[in-house]
This record gives sequence, C-alpha cells and structure tokens, in this order.
Amino acid sequence: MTVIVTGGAGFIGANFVFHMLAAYPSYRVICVDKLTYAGNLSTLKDVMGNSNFRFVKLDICDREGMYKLFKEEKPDIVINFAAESHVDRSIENPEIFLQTNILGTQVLMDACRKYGIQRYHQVSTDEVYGDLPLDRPDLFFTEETPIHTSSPYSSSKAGADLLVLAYHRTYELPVTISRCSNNYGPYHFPEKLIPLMIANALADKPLPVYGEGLNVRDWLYVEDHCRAIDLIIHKGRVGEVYNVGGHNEMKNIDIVKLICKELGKPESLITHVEDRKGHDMRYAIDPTKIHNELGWLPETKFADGIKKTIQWYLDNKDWWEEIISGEYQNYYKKMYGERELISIG
Ligand code: NAD
Ligand code: TDX
Repeated sequence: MTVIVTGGAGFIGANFVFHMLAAYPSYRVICVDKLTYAGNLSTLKDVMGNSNFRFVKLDICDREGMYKLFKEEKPDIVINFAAESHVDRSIENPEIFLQTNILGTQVLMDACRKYGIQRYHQVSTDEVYGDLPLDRPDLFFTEETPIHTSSPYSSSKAGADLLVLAYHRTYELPVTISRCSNNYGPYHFPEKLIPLMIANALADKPLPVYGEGLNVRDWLYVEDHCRAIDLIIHKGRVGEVYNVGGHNEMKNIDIVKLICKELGKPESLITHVEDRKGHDMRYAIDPTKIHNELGWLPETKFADGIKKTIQWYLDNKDWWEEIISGEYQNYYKKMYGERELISIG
C-alpha cells in the first residue's frame, strides 16, 4: 500500500504519519507539504531516515507537480490534511483559505481521478456545522446536521466537503469525509488555544482569553483522531461522512485555569481581550455513527491527555521556542497588539 498524506508537517498530519508508520510497517507513506508557516519539517525528523517514508515539498494547488507525483508513486490511498487551519487568520485574510482548502482539494481529487486510487479521504471539521447554543446542552452535531458556517475558515472547509461529495456522485470517486472536533496533543502549533496558553504561562506572559471565555469546545486527543481516520480509510463506507468526537466539552476559561494550575502559575495572568468576530459558542459532536459502524471510541480521557500534553511541551521546549522566535512573533504582535483589553464582570 502506498499512502499519500498531505499536510503531514502540521499538527494532526504529523501525528498521523507517526501512527501509520508504526501501525503498518509494510506501507509506504509519502508526506506532501508546502511548509507554510504552520508546517515544520523538524517535527518529522525521527521518520526522515525510515525507508518507508518520503517527504515531498509541494503545494497541493500545484496541478503539474501533483500529477507528476501521482504518476511516479501510484498511491492507493490519499488523505488530505493540508489546509489553512487557523480561524483568526481566516478572518484577517480569507483568500489563501479558499485557494488551499477548496482549490487544493479539487487538484488532489483530479489527480486521484486521473491516476486512479482506492480511497480519497478528506479531513474535515465540526466547524462546518456552525455552532450550538450554550443553553441547549441536549443538542449535538450529527452527520445530518445542516452545513451552516460562521468563519471564512469553516466556509472553505464546508466548500471542500461539498466538492468531495460532488466528485463521488458525479465521477464515482471513492471518497470518505471525517468531521472532527478540536484536537490537542504534541506538535500543536502555538497559535492555537492550548499550546499558546502553555507557552505564555511558562513565560509568565498574559493569557489572552477572548471575551468571557465561556465558549465551549469538544476536545479530542490527537492520537484518537488518527485512529478514527485509520479505521475510516480501511473500513469506512465509500461516500459517507463520519463525525469524530469524544464528549469532552470544556469552556475555554476552564481550560486556561487548568493549565495555570498544572503549571503552578497564578490565574492573574488571565487577560480578557476583545472577542473573535463571529465567535462560535459551542461545538459538540455526536459520534454514534463511527462508534456503531466502526467500533471507534476515544481512549484518552481529557484529564490524562492534558497532563501528557503539558508534559510534552515542557520536554520539547526547543520545538516550540524555535517557532515562537520566528515569523510567529510578527503574527502575534499583529493579532494581539491591536486587540483592546476589556474587563469582565
Ligand atoms: P496545521 O495548520 O497544524 O497543519 C496544516 C499543514 O498543511 C501544515 O504543515 C502546512 O504547511 C500544510 N499546508 C498548508 N497549505 C498547504 C498547501 N497549499 N499545500 C500543501 N501543504 C499545505 O493544521 P492541523 O491542525 O494539523 O489540521 C489538519 C487538518 O485537520 C486541517 O484540514 C484542519 O481543517 C483539520 N482539522 C483540524 C482540527 C484541529 O483541532 N486542529 C480539528 C478538526 C479538523
Ligand atoms: O488566544 C486565544 N484565545 C482564545 O480565547 C485563542 C487562539 C483562542 N481562543 C479561543 C477561541 C476558541 O473559542 O479558544 C477556542 C479555541 O480556539 P482555537 O485554538 O483557535 O481553535 P478553534 O477556533 O476552535 O478551531 C480549531 O478547532 C477546529 C482548529 O484550529 C480548527 O482547524 C479546527 O477545524
């Protein structure tokens, strides 16, 4: 089996590359990544010497390059993680989100049609369903929940999902889609909530919580997401969407307080800043379908996963300090320097 993993130098894609090389020693795994600000080749250093692994620096929008690679490698399975993934950046500059997330998906699927594959898998997100109200804890996203997006990021992911389903219906491309809730774990880029708060707390810097911090996210340990995708590409039904999430709902403010507690830092570091535009209130996945059909269940409880994650950031300071000292610094100033501080309660 030859598997192409796009976006494999990013957070979830890299964890998936490690998972596949460990779980299937006979598979050839090819990572395709453009190495944007979010891609970090050093993340893959431990597998670079593995004879079953190949890294190819390539933009998924580069049709000629993709066709050349498909012709050469003849992949059996393609899993598309490559995306612009940060909601705040999509609010600042939507265009690259439409290019990579929609047009890049189209180029990949065209390559799959031209050269033939057994499975194309699209890694999507629960954000395509929009958000749920805080006062209706009985409501969850199922695969039948209508698409109803809020940000340019989630709109671009939803556009890609529709295109994937259209390629299945129109061209009979053998596709599957997974829509997962918020991931956390090792190699999470330090612009996202959990790694940002860990890095700032360790440096005794303010912890910028958007608005009151009451927004709820449904957190899943990254390895549990990787196992779900592994099951879907091998056993999932073609043309189907699978929701992935572990009933782990947490308010942002509670996560930040937990990080302070684990690191022995004072909650006085918490600083409420101007809210995200169009900020989704609550995400909550109903994972009944993937559980019933494929037997998937999350294995890592949040209480254990967050401890493991914090320990990983303590043990791997070089990885994230290098990121923070680079381009990220300018980005941080741009995003937070202009946010007005607001007082709560
Ligand atoms: P990430 O931003 O950490 O990584 C994205 C990777 O894609 C980077 O390595 C980047 O260099 C690469 N990339 C970007 N544009 C590219 C292009 N044009 N061509 C080739 N490579 C390109 O993202 P992540 O958090 O690992 O998310 C991976 C996927 O999972 C995304 O599709 C995202 O929408 C989805 N997802 C993420 C979460 C989450 O909580 N992080 C939850 C659900 C779904
Ligand atoms: O500094 C911050 N302060 C803050 O309060 C940041 C970066 C975030 N937040 C809030 C916004 C969200 O309510 O924390 C929550 C989580 O924010 P992010 O880490 O940016 O994640 P989110 O917007 O929920 O999107 C993530 O999950 C779904 C991923 O980035 C997406 O790629 C995925 O599809």
